Amino acid sequence: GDGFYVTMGCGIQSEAKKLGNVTVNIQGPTQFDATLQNPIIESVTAAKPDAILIAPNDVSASRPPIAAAMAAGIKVVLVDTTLSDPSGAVSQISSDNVAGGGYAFRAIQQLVPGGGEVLVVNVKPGVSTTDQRQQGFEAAAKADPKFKYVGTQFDQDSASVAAQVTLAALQKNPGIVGIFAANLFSAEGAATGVRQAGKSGKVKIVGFDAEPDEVTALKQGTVQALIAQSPYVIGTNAVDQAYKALTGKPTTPKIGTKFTIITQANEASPQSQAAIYKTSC
Ligand code: T6T
Repeated sequence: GDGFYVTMGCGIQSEAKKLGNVTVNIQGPTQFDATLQNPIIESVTAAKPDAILIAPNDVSASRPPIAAAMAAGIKVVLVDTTLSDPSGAVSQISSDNVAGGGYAFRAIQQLVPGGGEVLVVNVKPGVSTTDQRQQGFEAAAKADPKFKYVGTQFDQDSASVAAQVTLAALQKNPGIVGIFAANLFSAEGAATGVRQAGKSGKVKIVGFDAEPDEVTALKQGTVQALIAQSPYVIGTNAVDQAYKALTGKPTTPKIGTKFTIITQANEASPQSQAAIYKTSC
């Protein structure tokens, strides 16, 4: 149900098909939660695949089952999220999430040059990617005296929780001028919360990711900018890295993938359209 991972899965399938002698099986928990993902990692490890491409749901709680997979001789490629201790992984492939948080703040600066209070709506602590986005955003916000960072509301990766916490934060802090929504469901929910507060277009939202519903909110003017990642490319790179590891070729420990910043002004461009996430392959 997460367009980011659906798109990554499409990249994985397509690269596997291209290589020819690779078969892929994709599994995931129903929620972004290490207690739900860990048993999947364990059962996948028991099935002894040659490689696992995985987005760990927690920087530390996901380490033990991943370490067990590596100890069993399975090549592990970390896609999107990573671990506090990624040692033993063939490669880590992701966006530069700290930089992405900084881009989000810069977008708010441009939208609200006079400054004001800014809020972050985020998933939960312990997710490497979204923690890093928040870090990049906070550092940039704190460096600009015109802006005041009023804190982060967590939504557990639920758009409905994100809507509730956004609405409550806007009621508590009527001076909020901008919101950084650090992932797909945070952005969808923040858009709903701002709409419910009757502040659509007045409170600016910069969201991560580019799922079709987020793009609709952008076109409608509830969201002002989207920082699209390259999940498809993360997927193709991940298959290539696993394949290299399995065929004794040199691998690349860290691979960074690009962002496309989508606004109403450039939404129709071929680059922006290509950056929109897929809901099926
Ligand atoms: O933002 C992506 C991903 O990069 C992050 O690690 C978790 O949330 C998403 O999947 C979007 O829902």
